[in-house]
Amino acid sequence: MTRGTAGRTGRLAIALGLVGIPATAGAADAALALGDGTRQPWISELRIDQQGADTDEYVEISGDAGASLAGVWLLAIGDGGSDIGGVVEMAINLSAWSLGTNGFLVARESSFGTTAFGGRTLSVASGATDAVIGSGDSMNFENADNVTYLLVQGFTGAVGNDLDTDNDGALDVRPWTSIIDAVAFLRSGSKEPVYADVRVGPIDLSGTSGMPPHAWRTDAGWQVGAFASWEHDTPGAPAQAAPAPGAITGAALLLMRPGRRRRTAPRRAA
Ligand SMILES: [Ca+2]
Ligand SMILES: [Ca+2]
Ligand SMILES: [Ca+2]
Ligand SMILES: [Ca+2]
Repeated sequence: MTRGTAGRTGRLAIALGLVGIPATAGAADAALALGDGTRQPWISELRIDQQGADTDEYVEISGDAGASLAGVWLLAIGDGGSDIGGVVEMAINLSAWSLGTNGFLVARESSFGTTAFGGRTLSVASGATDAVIGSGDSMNFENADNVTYLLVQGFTGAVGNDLDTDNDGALDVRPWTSIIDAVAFLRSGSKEPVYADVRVGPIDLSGTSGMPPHAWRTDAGWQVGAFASWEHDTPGAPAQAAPAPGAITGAALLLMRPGRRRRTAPRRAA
């Protein structure tokens, strides 16, 4: 199993009704050293949903400054038609890009930056690579049910491929050379299997039906951001310090079960 499926810590976290709650293992777990001493990149922030049209979805990739992403793909694995799981919903080839001088890349659609909350629109931080993937639904981060995001090396499959033919939560087809990182976003009541030990959500936020609309990774774990605010969005820049407990609104429940592993975790990562 690659370091990237950072649930190797075996912790399960369930978060309810809290913005900024730690949910899973942290960024330090993602740093797998390659032969030349550079680290594998990792997924550090995802905005998959927002109030109104999802104009501003993005994914932030972190790693060593200037690191090449040759051979690296971002995949979304979820449902498709009547198939409840294992279907490649999205495959973005990041091979042409490198991380910016600050070690960040933001992949986003051309509509990114059009929606204002509290007078603020999003923009990619200086020093980060601004990777415009396309327009419309070129990047379509589904928020209707569970989705697993994988950062893989050497993807040879295609959108629509079914990688879990019996839908038991274990991948039967692995069209890549290795998994670099993996995180699953969970929605309340969704039965779709997921394929990562690191799981964020469900979370009870108004308007999201349990799906974390935004989350980012810190050394302390994944934190969940807001639905109708960019308060915690830092595309292309380090995360803010976690909110102080006194600054958090809403009820919270966090379960950490050291050593437990989920049955639906991938049997083998690569
Ligand atoms: Ca979305
Ligand atoms: Ca299977
Ligand atoms: Ca399937
Ligand atoms: Ca960030």
